[in-house]
Amino acid sequence: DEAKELGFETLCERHAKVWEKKWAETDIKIVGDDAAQLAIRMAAYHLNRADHEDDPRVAICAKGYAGEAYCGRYFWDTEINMLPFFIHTNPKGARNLILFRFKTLEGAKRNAAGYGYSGARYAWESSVTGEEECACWQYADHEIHVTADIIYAMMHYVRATGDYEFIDRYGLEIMVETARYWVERVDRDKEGVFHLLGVMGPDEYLPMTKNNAFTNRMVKFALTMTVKYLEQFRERNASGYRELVEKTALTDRMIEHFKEVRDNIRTPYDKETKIILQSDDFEEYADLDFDAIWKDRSRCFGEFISQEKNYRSKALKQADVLEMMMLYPEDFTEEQLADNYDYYEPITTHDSSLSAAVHGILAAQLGRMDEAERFLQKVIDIDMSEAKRGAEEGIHIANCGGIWQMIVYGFAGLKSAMWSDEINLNPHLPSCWESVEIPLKWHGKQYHITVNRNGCKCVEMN
Ligand code: IFM
Repeated sequence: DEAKELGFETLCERHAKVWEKKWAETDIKIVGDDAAQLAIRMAAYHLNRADHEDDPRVAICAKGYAGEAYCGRYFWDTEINMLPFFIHTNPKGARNLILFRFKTLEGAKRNAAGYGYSGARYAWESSVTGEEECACWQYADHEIHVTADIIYAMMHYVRATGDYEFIDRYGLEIMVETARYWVERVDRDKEGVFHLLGVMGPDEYLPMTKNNAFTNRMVKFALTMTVKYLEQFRERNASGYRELVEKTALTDRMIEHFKEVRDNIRTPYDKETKIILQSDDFEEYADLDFDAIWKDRSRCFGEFISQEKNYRSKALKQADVLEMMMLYPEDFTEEQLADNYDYYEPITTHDSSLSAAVHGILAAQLGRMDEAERFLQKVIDIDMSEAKRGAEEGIHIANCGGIWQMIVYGFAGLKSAMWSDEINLNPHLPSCWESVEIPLKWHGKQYHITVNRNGCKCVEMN
């Protein structure tokens, strides 16, 4: 009725104004590469239209509400693949996406209880209530990293925007409940080391591994942040802390337990490790002759191998150790990154649409531009190749976030706000790009970044 009253012309005008603002805040301009230009506009369009920045009852489902595959469910795609776009173009939208996880905390608690644990365990495929909807046991039972990824994403949002109040109001409760789950999910050995057994990491072709490096690193991070912000909150806001204790039944003993697991969870690498094993048992899986099996590389590797054989072989569906190296760059040297890239990329099938962008970003950061351009083509093709018909069942919206990340973190070389207080650029442009212009929000201010063959410029806008 309201719309009818306003009339078509007024509604159309309002609509145009909203989009004008959205484009001003998100439009990346590339000179020299029309295909990449079209791809980033396609990606920004879908990310903007799929997001409902005022309604925390919904996040963005894996197909960007553009198709029925995955039945409208929410994955880690939101936190890791899409969120950086919103953090730097529409912080309100980013905040809302994380708020969705707060609103669904009760569902996450029911998931934990269903598995016999205390606390909260976020669903691998979340419904709007937070409950697990994934029909396949491998993912539902074992792909547990999403629960810690949410803490990573919240910290990324907070570090990039300065909205630390979000942690006090919503984050601490999520942190306490998820930490409570983690300290029960780990297994302690005789030496006092905590292990995560029976885990599927981001690589979904190995369903039940021992100490997936990515997952363990995420959990260590989540527990570190939980303890840090609980201690700070207790110091700063005694009455708020008492309320939190009351609401969550948090005890000092529990915090000690969080600390114990934080300090003793197995993290199977240090700065000296050459090849970081995806999991403790990774070497035991069989080596494959990819050329003999994968007869047509324009199709998914998974179509050429039985699941039974795939699950006992060294064939990655997507970035796993490399995903971790991208998210925790401070943990590794450039040499380690190069060594692990050379080890894992040849055995990675990129059957998941989340894989190509990660490899493209890292290849660009390593200055391997032929490789980065190969992955740029791959990310463009995921939804835009007419031959592949990839968008038939909906947009791969995580890859839309991936295209943005590839340009911003890969080609413009922006250091993640998670690890840098300042805008720090180290560009490596594809050979045909003359320039790229990026609007970017950082700590509440609007910046305009220009990268060209002569270097880069970052201007604060009024
Ligand atoms: O979340 C992803 C997962 O990493 C790979 N399979 C598809 C999911 C939804 O995009």
